[in-house]
Amino acid sequence: LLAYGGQEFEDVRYSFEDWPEIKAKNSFGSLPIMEIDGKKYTQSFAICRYLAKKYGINGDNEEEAFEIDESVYFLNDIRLKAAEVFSESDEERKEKKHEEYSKNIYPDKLEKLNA
Ligand SMILES: N[C@@H](CCC(=O)N[C@@H](CS)C(=O)NCC(=O)O)C(=O)O
Repeated sequence: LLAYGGQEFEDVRYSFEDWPEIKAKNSFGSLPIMEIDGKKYTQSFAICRYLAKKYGINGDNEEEAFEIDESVYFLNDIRLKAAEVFSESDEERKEKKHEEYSKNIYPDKLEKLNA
């Protein structure tokens, strides 16, 4: 969204080693963090909504903004399934979930999103 808005920005990535120190200084203790003029903001959806508004891509009226939010939250439902697979520590269960979601969840949901 920053690139779309033509805004120059610095993309800072933290290593797992550096993260605990950064986390302790961060109000909500999570990434992403967006810093503007020394002030830090978190929560990806809040950040995206703010930038979308700022760059004029948050719909032309409240109803369009609502429809955009619908798609965003629906996409997040799909993302959460993938995150569940990503964070599964048992390799066998991970593989099973990946297979099941790839067959029974992602295609159907992505088709709905696309429509
Ligand atoms: N609702 C938050 C969730 C943020 C979140 O869980 N971020 C993860 C990285 S994707 C995180 O900071 N994990 C490290 C931790 O909690 O220590 C958002 O959308 O920004």
